[in-house]
Formats: sequence, C-alpha cells, structure tokens
Amino acid sequence: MQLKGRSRKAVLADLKKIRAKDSQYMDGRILCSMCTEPHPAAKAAHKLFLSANLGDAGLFPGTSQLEKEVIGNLATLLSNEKAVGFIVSGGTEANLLALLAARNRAGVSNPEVVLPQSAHFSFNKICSLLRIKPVQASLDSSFRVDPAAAKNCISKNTIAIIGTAGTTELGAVDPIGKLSEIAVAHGIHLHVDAALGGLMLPFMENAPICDFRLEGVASITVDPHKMGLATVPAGGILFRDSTYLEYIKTETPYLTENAQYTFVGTRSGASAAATWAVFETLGREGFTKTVNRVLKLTQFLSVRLKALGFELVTEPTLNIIAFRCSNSKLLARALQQRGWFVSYVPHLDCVRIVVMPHLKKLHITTFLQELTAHTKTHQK
Ligand code: 0PR
Repeated sequence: MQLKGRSRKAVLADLKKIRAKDSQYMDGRILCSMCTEPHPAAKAAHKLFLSANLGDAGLFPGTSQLEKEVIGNLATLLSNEKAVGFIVSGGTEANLLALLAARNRAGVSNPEVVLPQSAHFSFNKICSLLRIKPVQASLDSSFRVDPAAAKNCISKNTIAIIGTAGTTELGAVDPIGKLSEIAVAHGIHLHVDAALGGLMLPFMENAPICDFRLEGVASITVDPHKMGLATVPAGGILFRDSTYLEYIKTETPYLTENAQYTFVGTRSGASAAATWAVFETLGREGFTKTVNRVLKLTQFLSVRLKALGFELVTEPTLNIIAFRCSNSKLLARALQQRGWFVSYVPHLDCVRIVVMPHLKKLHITTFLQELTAHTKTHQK
C-alpha cells in the first residue's frame, strides 16, 4: 500500500483493466463451471444490500426477513413447509452444517459417514475438519451410488449417509428413495447434496423424488449461486425441522441475536437479497423455462457429440455431459488452448461440460465446429 491514496477514477480505471483479464460467462466459452452470470435482478439486489450482515441479524430485520422468505420458498420447493435453514457461503458450508448436526446429534465417539465415490470433494474437507471417517460406497454402472454398497458401509459408528442429486462430475442423481429407506431402517441421518439439482429437479417433469417427501431425508443442500442465478456467495442448507438447529447452535451473547447457526460469522445479506430477487422475478414459470432450456441444450450437445463419434461416459440426467475419445486429456488441453474452458476428469478419462444458463445454442454450435475442425486436423 502506498502512503497517499489515489483518485477513485484512477483506481476504478485500473480495476477495469484488471477485470478485463478475467473470463466472462457471457462470452460463452466457460463450459466447465457450475456458476453462471447472475440474473440482472440479482445484481441490482446485491448492490442494494452490500452492507447487510446476517451475522448480526437484529441490525438488519429487513434482510433477515428476506432470508426467511427465501428459505420458505426453498422449503416449499423441497416439499416441507416445516423445513428451516440458512443462506450460507456455498455448498461446502451447507454440507458442513449438515454433517455437524448429524455428528452432534448422533453423539458417537468415532463417527463415520457413508460417502459415495461420486460425492463432492467438500466432504473430504469436512471429514478432516470434523474428524469423521469417510467410508466409501461404490457406484453402479450409471455412476449412481449402489444402495446395497451404501448399506454395507453402515456400522454402529455411522452418523450420516450422503446422497447427491446432481453429482459434480456427471450430474448423476443418486437413488435417494432407496437411501432414505436404508436411513430410516437404521435410524441414520440422510443428507442430500442437491447443490446443483435442488433448483433443477423441482422444475423438471418426471424427476425422481429427492426431497423431504422421503421420510429419511434429514437435510438438503441447495445452492442459489449455481442454477439459482444468484450472485456469489449463496449456498443453502435446509433441515427437516427446527430440532436439528440445537446441534449447530453457538451462543453469541453480546450480539443483537443470542445465537448463530452458521459456520461463517459475518455473513452476506446481499446473497439472500439477490436470491429473493431472482425467485420473485422468475417465479416457478421462469425457473421451469431456464431449466428446460439448459436441458434441451444439453440434449442437443449430447446428440451432436455422439454423431461426431464421441462416446458419452453416461447419458446426461441434468446439464452435465462427459465424453471420451482416443485421448481425452490431449483433447481437453487442445480445446483449452483454443480458448474453450472445459474440464478433464482424470479418473473417468473424459472431457466434462456443464451447460449453464450463460450458454446459448450459438456457443454450442461454434464449440462443436471447432471440435470437429480440431479432430479432423488431429486425425490427419
Ligand atoms: N456439492 C456439490 C454437488 C457441488 O458440485 C459443489 C461445488 C459443492 C457441493 C460445493 O459447493 P461450493 O463450491 O459452493 O462450496 N461444485 C462446483 C465444482 O466443484 C463448484 C464450482 C463452481 C467450481 C464454479 C468451479 C467453478 O468455476 O465443480
């Protein structure tokens, strides 16, 4: 830091130059991200609530009301008016709170969690932090957790079973109904990580039930900063009822409210306001349209990739496609060199694409043209 400050104009000019180095979602070349350009209403709301801190909610009763309304909306979408929860910093914190509640509630001395091989890496961080032993459950041929394998992982120390509704790598939806039966039979907390799928499945026809209608589901992660078109950071955690809150409660005697239930203390009110703004602006109709558009685009990409001779790892359920070719790693690298941000997933030896709302058909067709051009030159 220099001794004397500079003019705001000069500082902003520098920031603009630096920001221009970043990739922009709207350029249509980010094919590897679960985040997207926020809805214009979210951006406006975020600006309006920049200083609102839900970590001291008594100072911000308006923002606090918005958070409650957002959680109420999510609770309705996930079929349980009694669900309670918070807008947090992301899926990682949401998953952390779920496992903290499960661990404290179970009160066993050597806690274990049944973790499908496809679960997000946030659970590895959480297990390390909370000293929970992950016990890995294998997947079936569609890359969904095998319920029998999950059941075999249960021991007297099991405090939770994790199911994912929209796995990070492939968008697969675990058989949550089967996991729920197992959870009920063994009296174990079932946490559904629907960070991605939580704001897709409620708007899809014939979607598998993954929510609180299933008796065993104790908590659900659903992230507005993914398919909810909110500004970052906006994660969401919902518990089946308020009894779970006792297990994640920290007393905060000198604040305007005498307890906190989130890991993060000072907490973005702008995230809650941005999510509220998107929910109000889009409504169920708008969400249904957005979800169907990305699913249709995913199908289009899937058909075209197969026509070009690429093998899909599995048929897409949500908006993620993974495909293989003779050398997926080289292909991913080549695409990246051409300015297309795709992921390469080493253990599946595939290129992975996430079709988020910032992508338009023109982006996908341009991508396919470049992919074809590259493959042709490469084969020569
Ligand atoms: N659960 C699932 C199923 C997820 O996919 C993710 C993140 C999380 C939990 C953790 O959420 P937070 O990152 O909000 O804490 N999924 C993305 C991923 O790992 C996150 C992401 C988003 C990464 C945008 C990169 C990116 O550009 O791929």
